[in-house]
Amino acid sequence: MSNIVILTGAGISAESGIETFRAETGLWAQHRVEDVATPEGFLRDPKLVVDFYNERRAQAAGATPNTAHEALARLEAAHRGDVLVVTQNVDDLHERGGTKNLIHMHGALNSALCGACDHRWPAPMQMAAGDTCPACSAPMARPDIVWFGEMPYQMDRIFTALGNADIFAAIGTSGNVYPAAGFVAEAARAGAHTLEINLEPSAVGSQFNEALLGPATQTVTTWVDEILSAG
Ligand code: BJW
Repeated sequence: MSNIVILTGAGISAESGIETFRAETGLWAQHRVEDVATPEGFLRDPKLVVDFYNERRAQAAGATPNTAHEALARLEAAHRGDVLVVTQNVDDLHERGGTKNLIHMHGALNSALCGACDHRWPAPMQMAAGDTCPACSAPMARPDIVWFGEMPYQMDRIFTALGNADIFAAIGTSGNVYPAAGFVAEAARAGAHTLEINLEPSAVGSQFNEALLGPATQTVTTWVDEILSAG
């Protein structure tokens, strides 16, 4: 029985119509990272940041999971070992595609966080700068998103899973953002077989044992079918 840890990035949701970050016309070509994805940017101009995530929340709500999300859910349901999906994505396409054992390491669009007391609640479709926290009433609601310089979520659980992994696969991530880009090295140290699934080799592509290049809707389905047919 093998344990499988899967890291996903924006590329797995691209064929559902959700923009990636580092493509030529991606989100970082349209917005300055420092303005919309740092705590300092939020302090400077909360409305700009809240509006950026309101737009992304609406885009995600209008998207549907694709065959790659669904294939990972099928793998989780049918594989006899543990399957953990760690996503850097803030959309909810994995859960809507059926995945249950899931970590949103960079947060989630459908969650709001209080900057004063850390209380979390379901985000309304449109947040507003200065929204109050339902628990402590501080006017410090923010999108529950991990920005640059902040600690990604559930790192202890992720590193434990990487240490016990037999197979590690990274799907649709450019390998530019840490600590996620370091997971392949961590899994390899633990003796896992490592596989990259992407349109092209990522920034850390040379660290993987194997690559499967092509659109996620095709490659992920093929890979899952192979694992399930091998038993
Ligand atoms: C397809 C496809 C298709 C397209 N099929 N594929 C060590 C070294 C250097 C720097 C650091 C370091 N450690 C920490 C740092 C600082 C920083 C960092 O990494 N900076 C770098 C940019 C240099 N990291 C942090 O600050 C993180 N916090 C942290 O490290 O805390 C301390 C800590 C230390 C040690 C252990 C633990 C903690 C926080 C990072 C927060 C990232 N936040 C963002 C924005 C918020 C979320 C949001 O708004 O959505 O998260 S940045 C953005 O990048 C977003 C993404 O989740 C993340 C990754 O992007 P992703 O998913 O890879 O997307 P793209 O666009 O880059 O790539 C898409 C890929 O898909 C491409 O490869 C395409 O080819 C492919 N693709 N279509 C298959 N159809």
